[in-house]
Amino acid sequence: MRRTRLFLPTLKETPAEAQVVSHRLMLRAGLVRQSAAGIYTWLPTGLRVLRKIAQIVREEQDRAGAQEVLMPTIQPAELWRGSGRFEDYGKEMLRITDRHDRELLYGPTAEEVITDIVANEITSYRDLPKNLYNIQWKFRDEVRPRFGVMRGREFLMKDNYSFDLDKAGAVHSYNKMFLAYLRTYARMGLQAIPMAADTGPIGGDLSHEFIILAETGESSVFCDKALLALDAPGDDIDYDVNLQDLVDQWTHYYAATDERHDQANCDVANDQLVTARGIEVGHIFYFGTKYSEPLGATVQGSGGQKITLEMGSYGIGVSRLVGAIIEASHDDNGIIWPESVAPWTVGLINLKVSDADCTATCERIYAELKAAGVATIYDDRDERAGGKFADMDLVGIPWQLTVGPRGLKDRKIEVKKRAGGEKSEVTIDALGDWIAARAAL
Ligand code: P5A
Repeated sequence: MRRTRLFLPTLKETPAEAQVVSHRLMLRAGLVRQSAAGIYTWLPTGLRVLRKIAQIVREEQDRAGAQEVLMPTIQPAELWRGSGRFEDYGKEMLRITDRHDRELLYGPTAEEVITDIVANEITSYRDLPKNLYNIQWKFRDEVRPRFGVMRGREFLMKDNYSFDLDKAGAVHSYNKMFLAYLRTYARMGLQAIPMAADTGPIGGDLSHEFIILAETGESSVFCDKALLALDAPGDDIDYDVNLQDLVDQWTHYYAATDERHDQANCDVANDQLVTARGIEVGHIFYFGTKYSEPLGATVQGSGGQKITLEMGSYGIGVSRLVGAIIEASHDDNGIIWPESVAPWTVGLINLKVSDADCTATCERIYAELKAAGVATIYDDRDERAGGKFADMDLVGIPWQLTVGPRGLKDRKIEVKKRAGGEKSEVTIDALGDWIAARAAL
């Protein structure tokens, strides 16, 4: 995309309303604009990041055997009366009345909707297990929306729901998601730590929050240092085998949010205990028959008996992750996107638009990058070099190519890596290989 055409309203000044660095940088780098408290418009650059995150989430869900659906944002109150949650959910639920005086709500989560579908469509044990997910906007009328998209009122969530015949099956589904989550966050350059957690309005007795450590996190967390050294499962993971041993590698170490933390029962040595703040980027639950029982999600077993389905639900804060990744990866100059979620991989800077050689060279490189499928911002504006460099750093483009008259005399262009700031030179003749390496990512 040419910078002269791109809608990318960057700000030099720090917006006064933003309290945390990710919110400040999301506004300054032109990713989002607030529309009402806790409700945002995603501008082109922000939307590209949001979609890349959603795509990683999708790929790992598919790999773990979940199937994508798309549920509505607006749900009937009746379903929530069926589960008993319509009154329980309280003021966080945005209630809506239509022209016929029917009660609706903007979904804060979708256990009821999906359980109702399964109750109506699945009748035999042969059709199980099933795991269905969607990536859809949710609304929670939070008392204190804050920190930009990190605690929004409208936010994008990946939520999925597993349906099994018995508890052993449900725990296997839970374990699959546990490991799929670790892989998902690792692909975004994040180290998420699973922590025993309370279940709140979702319910159940087995639950983990996935937390990344960050000073501005809203939760206080306590965990064994050993957890920080564990690696997420690799590409060779087989979700069809018993996964308990793999999950136990993580759950065997102490890790708890402050709601669960009990200093008296925590036997981790002081110098081994990490006490930090964290951002909750996911939360998984096993709650047995809490929804299937009242909503009638049952099937006929092999002997004709009635089986009430065992369920779990699993959430990832997709829009929150945009802020969380920035919290984990930035410097004084701006965002440092991991390549896997960067809006553009390469930023091409034309230092002197009025110089025929510079512009012809940039056009050629831009065309080559496009042909190789490397997402590029080409800064073709007739502006000062300093401003162009500052913008590329602010927006966090992983690789920056600078073409100027001085370098071109020796047929050289400058390459800068945003992470670490390391600079090198590439000759025009070797640039084809450099582009091919970016395309392979
Ligand atoms: C699990 C999926 C649930 O809602 N039902 C379906 C279960 N869990 S949860 O913990 O309440 O939410 C899942 C994740 O959504 C993100 N999240 C938010 N993101 C931005 N703004 C909010 N106000 C907000 N509330 C929840 C979190 O990442 C959470 O882990």
